[in-house]
Amino acid sequence: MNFRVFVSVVVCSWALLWPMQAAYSNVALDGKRAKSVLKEPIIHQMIVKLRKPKAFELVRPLDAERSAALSRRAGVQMTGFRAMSGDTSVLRLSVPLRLSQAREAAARLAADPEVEYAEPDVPVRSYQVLPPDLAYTQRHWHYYAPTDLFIDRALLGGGNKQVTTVGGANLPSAWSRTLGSSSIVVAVIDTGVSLTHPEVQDAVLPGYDFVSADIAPLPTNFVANDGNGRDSDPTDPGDWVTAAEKAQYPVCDDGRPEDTASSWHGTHIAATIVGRWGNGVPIGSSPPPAGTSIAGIAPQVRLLPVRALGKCGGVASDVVDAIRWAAGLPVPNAPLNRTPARIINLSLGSQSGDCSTTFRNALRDVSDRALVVAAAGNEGLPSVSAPANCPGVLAVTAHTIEGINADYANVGREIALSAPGGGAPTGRNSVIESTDIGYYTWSAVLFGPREPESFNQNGQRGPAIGGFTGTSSAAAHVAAVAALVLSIEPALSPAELRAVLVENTRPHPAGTYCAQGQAGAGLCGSGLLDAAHAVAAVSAAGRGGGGALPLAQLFALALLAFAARLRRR
Ligand SMILES: [Ca+2]
Ligand SMILES: [Ca+2]
Repeated sequence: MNFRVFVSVVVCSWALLWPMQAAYSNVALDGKRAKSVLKEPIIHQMIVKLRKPKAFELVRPLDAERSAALSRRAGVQMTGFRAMSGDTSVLRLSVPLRLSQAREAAARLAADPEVEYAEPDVPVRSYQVLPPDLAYTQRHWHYYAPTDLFIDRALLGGGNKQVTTVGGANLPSAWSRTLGSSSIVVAVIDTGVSLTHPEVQDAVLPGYDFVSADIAPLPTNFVANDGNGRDSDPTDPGDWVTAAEKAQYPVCDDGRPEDTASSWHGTHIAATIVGRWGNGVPIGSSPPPAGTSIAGIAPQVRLLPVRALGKCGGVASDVVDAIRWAAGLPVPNAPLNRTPARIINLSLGSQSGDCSTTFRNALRDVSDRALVVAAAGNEGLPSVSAPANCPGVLAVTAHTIEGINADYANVGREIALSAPGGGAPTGRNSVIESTDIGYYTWSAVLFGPREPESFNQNGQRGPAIGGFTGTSSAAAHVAAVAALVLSIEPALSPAELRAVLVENTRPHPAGTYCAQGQAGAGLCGSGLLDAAHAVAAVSAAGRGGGGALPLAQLFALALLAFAARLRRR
């Protein structure tokens, strides 16, 4: 349906019926009043209670005869729709009316001696458009509108920096339209997920663990770390690596000599997308802001957890099987996925150059089933990692709280857009430093290295909040906003969904690395992710036209460098 055509038809009918109702000049008494009039709801139904209804009229829609009589009285065409509680009936208007017009029609109806009362069936929605979770005000700058002010209290307390969140994903007004639909499934192909974490457990669908038992040159079950190869449990068992393991296996060497705690990377990514609102998970650390809990971007969509990475990464063959499975395609020796994803998040990649035929084929196979969102990589290079560098994949670079490309974020011609990833800006100083909350993007993790018996050296265990910087987080923001858009307009093809996101960004801030005339011009995609613009584009204007997307894909992926820097509290 083309909504613009629809609206003009309504306006025309209305002008013919009530030409005197067009002026609103007499109500603009103050800003609030004028605003409320401009947002006058459109009414599609009328609620009517008859004084002496016939018995069948209490249980069935009003019949044609009764509907016609009421329509004549109301001066608008209505059709019986259903019987409702309270001995009343709902009628459908053949032409939608503005609320003020519907009220006049209702008043004419109420003047009918056979009608006890009549009222427009007004649209109702929740007023809760901001997460009640404490992290929203204290940490989630990455969700803010670009004109909002974030007051940064610093990680160790003290500072009170005030920063305009130019880099925010602009979610608040998107949330007033949707928090997502439970019919939309987003796959997170990653290290697995803590399935019982309170931020994600209500959203989890049956997933799968595609990490193979034997990944050369590492010992059997070393990468898997759950004691077996592929299985139906996508739980993240932890991916901690000891100093000894780093010394023994070069592939595990992250350049740091000490033991590395588990990243809980997949949980962080998943909770950025589906993190529940208002569930009051305590942060548990010192200082402990009571009731602190993170919020996700699309808390009512569902999560398909697919594990393809473990200790020291993973291999392309496992990731490719996970991609096909997530989209609902068959994979040998795995059960068919009964809840295929419409969006697949790949916060992973490798600097292995061009895409292999293996990945090209897999992405081609899923191209009309799901939008694939991928992180550009965290090597700070002017080239995009695989698989994000493949045509058709929505490649995401990252920007800071100030909306400036992050110094670690890979860029290149293949980038579709930029999203919040935190960190330090490219080519300039920032008011935000690594000791500030606003340096990181915040989501759910666990204390300590292991799941489920996860606790750290301070005895803290269970759900925690962690700050990441990286294109991983940026990709998750894009996947989640894509889920909001798809919740409103589920008929969008993957290519159309991609176009909505890419065509509704905000410009890169003038004078910064990605802006016109600067070193990164043309390498950072169309602009900064903007959830409000994207959601409004499908809410108000209907879906744009869009042809088939040539998802010719490539790929190569060997070892996955989800090089997010983790900050644990
Ligand atoms: Ca396993
Ligand atoms: Ca929460």
